[in-house]
Amino acid sequence: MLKVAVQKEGRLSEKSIGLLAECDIKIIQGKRKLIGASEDYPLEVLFLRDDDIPQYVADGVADIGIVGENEVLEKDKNVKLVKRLGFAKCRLSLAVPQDIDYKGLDWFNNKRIATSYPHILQKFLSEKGITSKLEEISGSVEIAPSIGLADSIFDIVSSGSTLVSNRLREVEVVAQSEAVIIASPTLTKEKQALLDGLLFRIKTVQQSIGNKYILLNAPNDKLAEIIKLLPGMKSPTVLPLHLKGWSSIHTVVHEKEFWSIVGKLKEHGAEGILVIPIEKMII
Ligand code: PRT
Ligand code: ZN
Repeated sequence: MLKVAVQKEGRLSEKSIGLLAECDIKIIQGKRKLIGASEDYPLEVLFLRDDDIPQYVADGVADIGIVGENEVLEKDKNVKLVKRLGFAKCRLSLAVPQDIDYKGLDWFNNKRIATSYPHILQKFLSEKGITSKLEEISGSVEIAPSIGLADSIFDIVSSGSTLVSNRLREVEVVAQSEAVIIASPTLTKEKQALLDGLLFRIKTVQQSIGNKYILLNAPNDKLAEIIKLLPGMKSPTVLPLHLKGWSSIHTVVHEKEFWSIVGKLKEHGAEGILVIPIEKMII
C-alpha cells in the first residue's frame, strides 16, 4: 500500500482528494476520519495538518504527501519533490504598512517582521545581508503591525486583498508556491512502482486540461482548408457523412485555440460544431 498524506481540512483538502478522484481513485474515509482507503488502487490516505506532512513523509510514516511548497521549504525535511500540481498557487512576500516610504530591502534592517515562516525568511534575509527581528506567530499575521507586535509581515499572498484590507503593501516576493507531491527518499521498489503508476494517471489528467474533443461537419470541397486549421493529436479523423459531398471531422483542440479558429471554421463552411470535454489524454 502506498501511504499518502493529505491535508485534513483546509485549502488543499478538497483539491487533493479531487485529484485522486480524477485519477479514478475514490477515497472512503474511516469513521474517525484520520485514515481513508480506496478500492481502486493500493493506497491509504492519512489526513493530517499540512504543517505536519513534510515531517511524516521524511520519517516514512507516509510514503508521499500532497502539500504546499511553502511548507516543504519551511520545514526543510529530507523529502523529494516529485511533482508540481498547479493548484493552491500563492507567493510568500514581505509587506509593509501602506504609509511607509519603502525604498528597498535595507528598510528591513533592525525591523520586527511577524511571520509563520521564520526559516524561509531568515534564509532570505541572511542571503541579502539584512538583520531583522523575527516575531514567529502561527496565524493572523496580517494584523501584527496594527496591534504593534511588528513593523511588517512576511506571509502568504494570493489575490492581495488581505493585505489591502489591513492597509499593508507587498514590497518583496521571496518565494512562489503551489501544491506539490513530496516523497520519502527511501521508497521500496514496490512503493516506487505504485507512485509511478499514480504519477502516470496524474499526467494523463493534466494533459487533458484545456483540451476539447471537437466534431464538425464539412463540405468535402473545403476539407483541405478546414483540416489546415485543426492540427489534432496526430491528424484529424475524417469520416464520410451519409449525405453525399459532406464529411465529419473529429479532432482535439485546446480551448485557447478554439476561440481563435471557430470563426474561420464557419467561414470555410463548417457546420454542426460540437465541443466535448476530455477526461484523460494518453499521448
Ligand atoms: O489546519 P492546517 O494547518 O492544515 O491548515 P492551514 O490553516 O495552515 O493552511 P490553509 O488551509 O489555510 O492553506 C493550506 C495551503 O494553501 C497553504 O500552505 C498554501 O500552500 C496554500 N495557499 C494558497 C494559501 C493561500 N493560497 C492563501 N491565500 N494559504 C493561505 N492563504 C491565506 C494567507 O495566509 C492570507 O491570510 O490567505 C490570505 C491571503 O490571501 P489573499 O487572497 O487575500 O492574498
Ligand atoms: Zn498549517
